[in-house]
Amino acid sequence: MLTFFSEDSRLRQARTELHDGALVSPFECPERVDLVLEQLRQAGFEVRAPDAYGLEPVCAVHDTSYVSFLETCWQAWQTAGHSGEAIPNIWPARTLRQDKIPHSVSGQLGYYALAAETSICEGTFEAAMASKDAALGAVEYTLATGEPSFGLCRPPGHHAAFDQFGGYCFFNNAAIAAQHALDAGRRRVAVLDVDFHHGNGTQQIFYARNDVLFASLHGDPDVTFPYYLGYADETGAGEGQGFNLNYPMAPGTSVATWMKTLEQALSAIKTHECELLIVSLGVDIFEGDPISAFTFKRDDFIALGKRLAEAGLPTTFLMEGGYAVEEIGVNVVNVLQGFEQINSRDR
Ligand code: OKP
Ligand code: ZN
Repeated sequence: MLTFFSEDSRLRQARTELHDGALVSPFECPERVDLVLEQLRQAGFEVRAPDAYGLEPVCAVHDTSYVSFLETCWQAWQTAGHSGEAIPNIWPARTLRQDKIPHSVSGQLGYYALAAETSICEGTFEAAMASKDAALGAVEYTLATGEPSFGLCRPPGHHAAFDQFGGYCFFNNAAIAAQHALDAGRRRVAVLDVDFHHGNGTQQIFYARNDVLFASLHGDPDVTFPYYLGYADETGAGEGQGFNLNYPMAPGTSVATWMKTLEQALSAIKTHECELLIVSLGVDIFEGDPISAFTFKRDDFIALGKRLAEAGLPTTFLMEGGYAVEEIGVNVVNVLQGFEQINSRDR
């Protein structure tokens, strides 16, 4: 399967993640792409550099002031004289004003952040640009040819909301790709999010719309990140009522239960007449993932890929989570190869 990847994805090399009350070396690191690229190469997949699409497709789903903040944050943080990486430590919490965007970079960090684990450092903006370019290259290829594609996006995107970063995400690659497909004339796009964590950003961006069906299988937010979104009763608003589907599952949920739940999501995707399937592909559902709690084994990813191919839609896979254990490359390629086995059989 043709893969799109930009080397500039490596430009973010953060030193710090706030984890368990300590600053640790980030789980979301450039080595992740090496593990995936190595397996793609072994599988004989072509890897292509995407075009540079600029900021227009980003601003189609994100707030322009938020985008400017991301572009200037690291410089402003350094100019303010801070020594570590930029990490928020105050938010417009429930008892404070929500309508002020402070001038200070420290105030802006809290305003534009939804979580504190994710630092902003040199190269973060450039890597986020590279990541969304991989998504756009992949989706454009699928739109032009009908063939499946894989955007090796890094950093990931599904936690990034209209004007907030967090959960390792800055630009919402899946949302940018979905909007791009709509702007190219597709009438409705499905975003299926199989990452262990709920795709709160994608949900928020499309919550009141019926041109994007968002369906997500994830760890129950009652006990896991992102905690404040992803419950089953969030079904969309206004015109978007019925176009948001959440399937939270308990930590430790079996693959059999997960696959049965996938049937519900795919059946909704079928009845809603979607013309393109974007898969937010987080392989952190793997049993060995260091920050997640589902139970997929290597071969289960093949079965997942096959089942997704049986949906019969033009499909673009976009990389989300899956952390630095050796198997993430194998797990990603297993999904893509499983997909291709069925996809080519049907031609
Ligand atoms: C990003 B993606 C571990 C706690 C979890 C953030 C998780 C972000 C996951 N330090 N904090 O959905 O894989
Ligand atoms: Zn995740």
